[in-house]
Amino acid sequence: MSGPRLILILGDQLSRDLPSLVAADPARDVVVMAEVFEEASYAPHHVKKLAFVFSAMRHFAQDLRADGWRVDYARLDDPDPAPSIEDAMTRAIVRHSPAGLVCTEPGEWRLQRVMEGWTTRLDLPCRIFADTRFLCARDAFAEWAEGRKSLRMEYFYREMRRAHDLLMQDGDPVGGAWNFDAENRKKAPRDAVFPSPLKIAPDAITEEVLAMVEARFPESFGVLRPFWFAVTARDAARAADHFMANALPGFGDVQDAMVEDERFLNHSVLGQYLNAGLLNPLDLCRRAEAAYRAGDAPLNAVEGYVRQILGWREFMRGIYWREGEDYIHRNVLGATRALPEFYWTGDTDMACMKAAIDQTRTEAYAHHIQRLMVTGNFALLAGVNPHQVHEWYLGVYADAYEWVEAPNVIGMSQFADGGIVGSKPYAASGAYIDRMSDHCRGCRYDVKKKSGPDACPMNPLYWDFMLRHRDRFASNPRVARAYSTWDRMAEDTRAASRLSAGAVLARLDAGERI
Ligand code: FAD
Ligand code: DLZ
Repeated sequence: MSGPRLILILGDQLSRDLPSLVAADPARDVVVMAEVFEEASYAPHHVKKLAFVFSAMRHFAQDLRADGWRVDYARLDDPDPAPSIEDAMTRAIVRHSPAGLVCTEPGEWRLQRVMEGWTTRLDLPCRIFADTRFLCARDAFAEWAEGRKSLRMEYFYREMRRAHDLLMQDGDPVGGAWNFDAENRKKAPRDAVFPSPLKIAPDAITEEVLAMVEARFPESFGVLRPFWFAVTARDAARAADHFMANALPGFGDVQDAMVEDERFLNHSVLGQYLNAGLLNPLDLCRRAEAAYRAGDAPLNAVEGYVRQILGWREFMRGIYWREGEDYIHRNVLGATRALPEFYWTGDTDMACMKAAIDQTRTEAYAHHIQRLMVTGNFALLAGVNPHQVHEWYLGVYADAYEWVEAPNVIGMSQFADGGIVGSKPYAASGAYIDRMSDHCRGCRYDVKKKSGPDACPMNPLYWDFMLRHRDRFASNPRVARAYSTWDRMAEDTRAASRLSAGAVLARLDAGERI
């Protein structure tokens, strides 16, 4: 065999243990990396996400070269940049006359189909490795799921704990229970002090990327500066050390809490590094377990953290690949409303929505409960088209890639998959937000009011949602009680609620401020 093999590395495959890289020979092969407009524009990416991906790619290429690899790197600001990954590979084939192509499976059906095309269309051997950075292979998940009436994360998670011997003691879960979630639903105390994630100052490469993003994506969503994400595995590891030492011990207690002006609480803010390949999921789980065993973090925090990564993250990926390409278009609730403009501007009087959207604009980050129970909940209640909701989430968060975003949005948040991810819709009135946050105190709306112009819009919209879908949910034991509550309400209370819901939706449709 003559000629090098081309080793494609995508912007979210920046790991030294990437199977295609492990299988490559630095003395012979050429690594291909390309900044391309198609990847930068298939979703309305936040400018911080664009800068993070491009800078991390450039740093990764620089480190590979320093270690003796040949890297064919195409920049977006080259004179004639390749428009797509497909095109970048075609050009690299012309340049290098390779003996073959080597890839690692991507994180989206869209690119999966492109790679599969290479295996059949090109007159070259093309190998696609399974992505071993995940802890459950796609076919292992499909095998686990096969024949089950419903797929529940909790049972998957238990098997993953056993398979990876995480938080286990003589075959049983440490602490005598698999799940300590019940301890992780507290409101944050008023005087709580939260650690900040580790912030890294941009170096010269990042500064160059920031200038490029400013010049080429002037209309894109989000605030670019200050930019503080880590862009190398080294700095991401420092951010992980910082999390383990400062935030992990309190991670559990306030996992579901929201606090005005506190953007990160005790969350790790490591998702963008994990999903780009700068951190390894098993390593993070083992480090968290070590903190528990050393007495540095309590079990409810460590189990909660491990469950998110070993359980939810792997489960979501399994669902994405098992459900197929049409998953992102599912809409079992038939929701058709356009995504309100204020998702882009934060121009709303609802304090919880404003806080979540404003920090999404500035940080390309919101934590799980903000995504699920604030912006996700409002879209669900208002009947927003789930594909539009999906496109928003895929763009605005630095950690967003379709394999993980789509099951969270289409499945968990919008119930558009009909209950594959979750057994009930995550629909809530303002009472939930009041219970878990301090947003309602300063809100222009009154969370205690059920109807009328001053009522929290989530209140009438909640009942409107439940009634629109009564046929579907009335027999679901996890939500049926809500219908008895509605039926017991006085007739005039119900009528006022319906009237208010209609008024809120009419204002939404007219583009008026809510
Ligand atoms: P932490 O709260 O510190 O949690 C630790 C880690 O657990 C995260 O970094 C992440 O890797 C993992 N994790 C936690 N919850 C989930 C989950 N539900 N699914 C998968 N992994 C999870 N996560 C993404 O990585 N990318 C997305 O695009 C994304 N979109 C979401 C959209 C919606 C509507 C919802 C409800 C959730 C979404 N999530 C997504 C899951 C979760 O909200 C984020 O992983 C988390 O907020 C990232 O912040 P963190 O790193 O501080 O996480
Ligand atoms: C997210 C992203 C962006 C913005 N740009 C690039 C790029 O220019 N080149 C590249 O190889 N990857 C990029 N990525 C990551 C891809 O979009 C990601 O690999 C796919 O969405 C599959 O997860």
